Amino acid sequence: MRFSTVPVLLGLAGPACASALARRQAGSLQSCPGYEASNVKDEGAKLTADLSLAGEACNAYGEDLTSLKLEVEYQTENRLHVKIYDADEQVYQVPESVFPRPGSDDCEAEESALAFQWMEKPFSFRVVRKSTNETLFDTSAASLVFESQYLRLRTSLPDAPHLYGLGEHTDPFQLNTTNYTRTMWNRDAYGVPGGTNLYGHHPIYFDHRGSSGTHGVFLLSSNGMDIKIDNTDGQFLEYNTLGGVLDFYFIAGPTPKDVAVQYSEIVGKPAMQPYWGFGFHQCRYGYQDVYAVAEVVANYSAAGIPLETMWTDIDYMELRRVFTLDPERFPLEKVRELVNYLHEHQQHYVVMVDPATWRGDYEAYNEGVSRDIFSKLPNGTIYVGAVWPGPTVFPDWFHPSTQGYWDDQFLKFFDADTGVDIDALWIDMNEAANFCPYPCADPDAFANKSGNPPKPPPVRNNSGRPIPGFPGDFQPPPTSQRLLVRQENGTDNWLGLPGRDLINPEYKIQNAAGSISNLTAPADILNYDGTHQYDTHNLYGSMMSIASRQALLARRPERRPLVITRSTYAGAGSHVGKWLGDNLSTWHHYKNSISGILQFASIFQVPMVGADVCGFGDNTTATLCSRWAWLGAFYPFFRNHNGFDSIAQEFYLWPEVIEASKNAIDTRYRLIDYIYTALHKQSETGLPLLNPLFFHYPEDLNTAPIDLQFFFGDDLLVSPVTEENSTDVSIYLPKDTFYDFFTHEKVEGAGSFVNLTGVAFTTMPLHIRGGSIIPLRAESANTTTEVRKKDFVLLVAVNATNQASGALYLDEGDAVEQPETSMINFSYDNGKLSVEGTFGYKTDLVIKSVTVLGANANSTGGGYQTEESAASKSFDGPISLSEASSHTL
Ligand code: MIG
Repeated sequence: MRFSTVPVLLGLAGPACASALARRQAGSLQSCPGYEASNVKDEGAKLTADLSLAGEACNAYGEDLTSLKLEVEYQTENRLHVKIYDADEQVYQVPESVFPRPGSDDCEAEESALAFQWMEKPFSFRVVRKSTNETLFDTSAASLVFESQYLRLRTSLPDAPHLYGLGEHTDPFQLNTTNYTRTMWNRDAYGVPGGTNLYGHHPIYFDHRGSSGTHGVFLLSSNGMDIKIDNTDGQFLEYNTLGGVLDFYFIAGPTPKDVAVQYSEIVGKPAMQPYWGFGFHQCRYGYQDVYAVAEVVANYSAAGIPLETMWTDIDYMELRRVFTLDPERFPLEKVRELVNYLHEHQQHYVVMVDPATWRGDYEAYNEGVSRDIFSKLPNGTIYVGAVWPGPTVFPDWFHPSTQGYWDDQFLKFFDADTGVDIDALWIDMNEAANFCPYPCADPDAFANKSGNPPKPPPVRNNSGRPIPGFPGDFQPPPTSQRLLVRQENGTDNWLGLPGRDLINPEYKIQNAAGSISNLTAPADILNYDGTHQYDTHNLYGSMMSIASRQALLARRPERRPLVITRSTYAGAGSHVGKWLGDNLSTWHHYKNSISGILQFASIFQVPMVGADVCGFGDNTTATLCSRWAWLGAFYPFFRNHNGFDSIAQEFYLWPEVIEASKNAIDTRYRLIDYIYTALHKQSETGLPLLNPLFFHYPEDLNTAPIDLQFFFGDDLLVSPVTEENSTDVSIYLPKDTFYDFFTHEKVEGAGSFVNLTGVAFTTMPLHIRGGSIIPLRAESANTTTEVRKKDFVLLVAVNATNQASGALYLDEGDAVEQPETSMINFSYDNGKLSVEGTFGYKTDLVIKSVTVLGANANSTGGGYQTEESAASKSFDGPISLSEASSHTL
């Protein structure tokens, strides 16, 4: 199949390459000569070649490298690795310690679903899907440019392609394909504006071509880049990076889910999370003191809304210094009392930790200095920026002593017996964010100008509001006396080529923060291992994530760590979960969050993901918060979080939101084992716990742009009302059988949009896909600990052939090691239900009843037709969860 041939591809060779101009002329990119392949060695599983500059250097944005190497490896039947790097191996490559490379099965070329084809001069390559002979990637679209501070590689694409990924962004889930630039440079991005670079770096895209298949392209790079997608010169996608090498993984699919699985083989399977992590979390920035936090806990309880976990933002710190407690507002003994109270009530506690450490005389700083772990400038001095506490320094995650330092800070500050006994962790500002604009010559002055948090009057004993359930001395003064803290938003090999201008690269990526050093740790910071922030900036948040996960394991080795981070790099999901940062309380952001959760869960393999429910910035409304409570109940990570200056938005503040959130949480909790099973599956196989519609219906191209609906797990179609204050929604139903989750009415999808009207704010359209069996808890409860004590029921939603299947994974819920697990597979076939699988998890719980939906019902077809009498029949168990069985229903 493979043909190495000049003639075949000659016709495709685009760029003129002959007359290179003098160096550094404007527009000299046009004259870049490309490369010529020689010394090609084709060994079947592997192909190597030398690439030499094919003409006079164009030096468009740096120096053209004259000698490169090409390495092509058929790693598995579905994965092709193509790497172009400098012959000297000086150019920066992502350290294996941060991103371990997948192994290779050394597949023979003949066994591969993909074929690599190349042209010698100018060198270009194509990746072809053999089964359809379709070209998936073709770099002859423009000459290859490989310079000291700029690389360009362009692939041509079919017209109007269906592309997904390339995050983090808040653009439509299906990417724009004209005049679109996706800049990747991790950034503190308040308001998460569309079209800009946000917190995370995930250079993977899925290219979905309907019935002819879906494939993925991952560029293993951490460098800043602009990816341009346009059709000005034929449809293309073009990488423009500030450095690094061209390290591509092509994954063949051919289904979207296959691509997801194959990507998980590269970046790692996601971490399993504790069961309780799926409970409802409440947070806000600006709970002034421990009393305010306690009061929220009490108010949730009084309103009868289940609250699993209470969070505290940087408010707990003394003057915003990490690893300290404000002695007046969050005195240790009161915080411990609060945490004990939560634990006694089967609830949990989480606080935030930032990387930026106050540069001043205190333990966390002094200890870091003595262990020498803070990031340094090339002259050897510790870099000082300005974040919340004023002048701050930043841990260098590359330093071999940093992990020990971090572990020790955690062990001490979060000591279960003497400190703040957290159950999970929230990490923020790890892009890294810096309020001090480059070059930040005087961080002290900047910090003073922007203002350290002024100290509000201390809160003293009680007078006034009792906090039900809390001890008598746990009473705050009345609200009127409590000043809020006002703050202003201040605003060897592979180490990298020497001699670069790290601060002012000639090629400017479209970083929304300006220069690549602005409002972050500057690009010339020399990491301990000899790399520079210029190359490693996009790894900072992921490295902090990994170190923080380890630190949680150091303090509680036997429990699964739940860490929620803001900044991520490819592969972060195998260590941590992620929230989508500073959205706004608007209908646009509410809708848009669906694209965000799908990107992370379904494309980037970071399944524990959610957006701030009811919105972070700006003020929410009761209707928005009601709708968002429902949508949030179908995020994997479900947390109400609010900004400092916004009106309060705890669910109990409006009667209609109380009702909406109770219903939503109730539904979520009854489904908690279903989604836990789906996470378990993703952590084992990479099959995503959320599915965009096209993952299930790849041949139906109507599904390609849909990002206002999604499948929660494999089988629950979530279709929120999306328009402001509306009770109508137009939803797409693929050609398949569905059942209304609440009424059990059968709905035959016709591959068209149908209008739902009169959808109250206290509910949300939810459909079960025919062919599925959904395990549910028979009833909900106030905490996940109580939910775990409830029996199950099964909903059997049959397909056109009167069959269905589903699964239930059971384990203890929180431990890293799970010696006893059950993986139970249910299948239903025309009246017969069988329960099979493994039954290692000991439980007395049973399946109390089984309801078969659609049994004997005639399907009506065409739009949203429902059966008048939703035909369903019930079977009253009990069915054991400890052994295989079969039943006639
Ligand atoms: O500069 O810790 O995205 O969730 O409440 C803002 C305060 C810092 C940004 C986070 C947000 C958090 C806030 N933080």
